Amino acid sequence: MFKKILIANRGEIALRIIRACKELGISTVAVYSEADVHSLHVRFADEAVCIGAPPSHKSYLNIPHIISAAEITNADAIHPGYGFMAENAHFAEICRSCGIQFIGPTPEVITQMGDKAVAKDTMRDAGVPVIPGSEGVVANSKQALEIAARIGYPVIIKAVAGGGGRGMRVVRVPENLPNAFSAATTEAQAAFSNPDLYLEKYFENPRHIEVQILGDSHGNVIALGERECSIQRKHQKLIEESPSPAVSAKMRKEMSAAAVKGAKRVRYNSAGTIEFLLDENGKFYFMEMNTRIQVEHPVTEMVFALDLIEEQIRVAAGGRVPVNFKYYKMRGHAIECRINAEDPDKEFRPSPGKITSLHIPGGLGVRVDTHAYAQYNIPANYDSLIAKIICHGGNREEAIVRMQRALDEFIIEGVATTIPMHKRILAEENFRKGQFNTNYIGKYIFKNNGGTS
Ligand code: MV4
Repeated sequence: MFKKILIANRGEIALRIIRACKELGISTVAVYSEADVHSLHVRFADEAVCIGAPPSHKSYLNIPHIISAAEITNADAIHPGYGFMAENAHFAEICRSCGIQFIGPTPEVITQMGDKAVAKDTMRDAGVPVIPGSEGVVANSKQALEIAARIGYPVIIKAVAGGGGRGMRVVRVPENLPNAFSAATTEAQAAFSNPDLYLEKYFENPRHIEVQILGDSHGNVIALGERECSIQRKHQKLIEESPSPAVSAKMRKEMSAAAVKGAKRVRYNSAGTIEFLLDENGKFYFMEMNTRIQVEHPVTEMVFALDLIEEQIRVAAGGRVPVNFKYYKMRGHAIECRINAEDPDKEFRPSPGKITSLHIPGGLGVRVDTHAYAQYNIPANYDSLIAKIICHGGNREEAIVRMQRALDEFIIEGVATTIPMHKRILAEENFRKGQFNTNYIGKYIFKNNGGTS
């Protein structure tokens, strides 16, 4: 096992990783920017190294600074958390060449799954159902027209280097395809320094369902059920839950088998997520793979009563996935609400600044992952996630009611938060019935164009 892990991240996930390390008896090194001097990850780690100025590219995205911090503290592994370095193959490669274990998959697998067209081709080859569309990159708009004619309209153009909703264009009639194709090419080049595009059948009202997987370096891969992530706005997830109200035991078995088959094909040896779209006919299709631990991993932890970060660290050190996994069962239901320092009444404008008073909910079945404390100053330089409330209950209704009472207990003064929005969603009847898809927020909560933009 590792002796010392450097955590190349900040905020709640840095704390989450420090907690797992403490329980495993591993020493921790925090890195922090000048904006995070007074943050809890600095306080709770055994050592801390300042790695630069507040802007991310000068600190949390600065590879030489992070590697230097690992070298001077003699860390034998780096945990990237999510965001920042988590899916940076170049960073993983540098860790390898410095003899530091990157806690995540190999640089080769990050690269392979980071190209969304290669990822789809790989999964199709492995026998995983994928969203109908192009094989590989689409060369030009003439080829795009041919493929679209074959799969039928509407279609969606996506950037191979995109993912998570960036650089997508829906095309409903062939007349619009050539212009959309050239605009998407220009955009992809500007955003990702890679103009390559691929094409898919566009599903109007899909649910976003993802399967958590865990692989080790001995060729074992397990699936830990699914998470329903359809409640999102502008490609930012707001609420996640497990199990999904749309997934039957039979579908879970099929999705899990598909996810394991796909992960085994690439010899996946860490924690990861296989994202599926579920269409209105109840068919699921591979969309993307995320090669990191995700923000919403706690809902899976709560229904499986297992520590995913600990398991991720164990497999990175050469350990195996739990050998008795077949005896694990999903128990009850877990829901997560992401609390952001944003004003839902002002277009979700970030609301940084000082938290003047804070009361964190608790009690049976309530978990709060946060780096916030009273008098904490939320910097404007980073993501506005300030807390995740995860509620577990015997069934979905119990978990929802528990979340409502936890939200009522949560007092955050000094900054605007998304708590009022969560209260509205949890009280809304379609949400209560589990009847929703990725257009839900735009349709029932903010009544705009459908929540897709
Ligand atoms: C789609 C789609 C419909 N059809 N692909 C958005 C995030 C990115 N990972 C892919 N996304 C979508 N891809 C096809 N072929 C609809 C979306 C989509 C979406 C997906 C998951 C969660 C929320 C979403 C919101 C709008 C659009």
